[in-house]
Amino acid sequence: MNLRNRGTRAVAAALLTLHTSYCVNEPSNAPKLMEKESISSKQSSWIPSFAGLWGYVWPKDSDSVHFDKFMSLETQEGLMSWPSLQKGLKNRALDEIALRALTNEAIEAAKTKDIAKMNAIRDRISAIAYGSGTTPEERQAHLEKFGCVMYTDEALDIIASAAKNGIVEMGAGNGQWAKKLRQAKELDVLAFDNMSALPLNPAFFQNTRLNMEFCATDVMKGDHRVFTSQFASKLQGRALLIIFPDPSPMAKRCLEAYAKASPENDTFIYVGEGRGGANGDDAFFDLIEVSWHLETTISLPSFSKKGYERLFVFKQRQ
Ligand SMILES: *[C@@H]1O[C@H](CO)[C@@H](O)[C@H](O)[C@H]1NC(C)=O
Ligand SMILES: CC(=O)N[C@H]1CO[C@H](CO)[C@@H](O)[C@@H]1O
Repeated sequence: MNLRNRGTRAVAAALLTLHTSYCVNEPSNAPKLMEKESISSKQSSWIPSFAGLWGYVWPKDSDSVHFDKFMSLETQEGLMSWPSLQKGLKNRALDEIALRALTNEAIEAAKTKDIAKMNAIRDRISAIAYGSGTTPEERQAHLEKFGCVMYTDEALDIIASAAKNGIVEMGAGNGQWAKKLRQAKELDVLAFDNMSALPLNPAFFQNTRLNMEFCATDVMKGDHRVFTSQFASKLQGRALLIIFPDPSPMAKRCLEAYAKASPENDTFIYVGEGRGGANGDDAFFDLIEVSWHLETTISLPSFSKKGYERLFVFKQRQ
């Protein structure tokens, strides 16, 4: 197993046989993340003034400093290795060691058919991979609703203003983002997937309420070759969107083919982790840092703070 790439999740996915799927880096439980500590009426009188003060003295977080720097720099070398990701990848490596130890325990428990022990191990694995306090059912529900990464209103707004002439999405999976972008932003989205990893879960393709509500039913079969196919003329002027690509050469191939097919149309929207994380390969991040320039980026909520997904808008360099 490849330790460097998405190792923690791959090990966890292999072990969490109940709910395995192609993408196991699901978003976290939205309501939990959105909850803010309530401010009692007693506190509220002084909090606003302090908040105003902090606005002046509070240091910017290191990720913002990192990305601000690249927005004004010509070189983009190092862009896709940001501070919180690098720190997180170190923690992930430690998680992997713990998961490997648990793998051996799980194999032993399976041999002796010790169901209670197997369940206990499964819970410990889940806690390491996704954080404690979330159930497999919650993860599954969020996977169905959002796909591998959770969208936010802000993310949808940024995509809508970066992609006024529509979108071609590659590796769209079940098309949750595509569907949401059409519904919420009236964007024209053509979505493709090579279908090698679908279905994520056979239950997806039953006419469940979830499926009808969240998945696009018109994801077309296609890979990087669509940019030179009969579709090519329909793709002109669109922004390229890639969300949570796997670590195969897929993302790089699509980005390359898009740029080559239509030199004047130069907008790439990427959602995922950076170099060394769960998505893409080194060649993909090399290509971004050499041929593209950062326009906008925001962080996205992630499952139990164990993921480091961001949304990026890049412009092709002249
Ligand atoms: C299909 O795409 C996935 C990534 O989404 C990739 O891992 C796989 O190699 C591709 N399969 C083929 C046959 O190109
Ligand atoms: C070559 C190409 O696809 N050009 C298109 C780029 O996008 C503009 C709109 O922003 C279109 O008008 C061009 O046809």
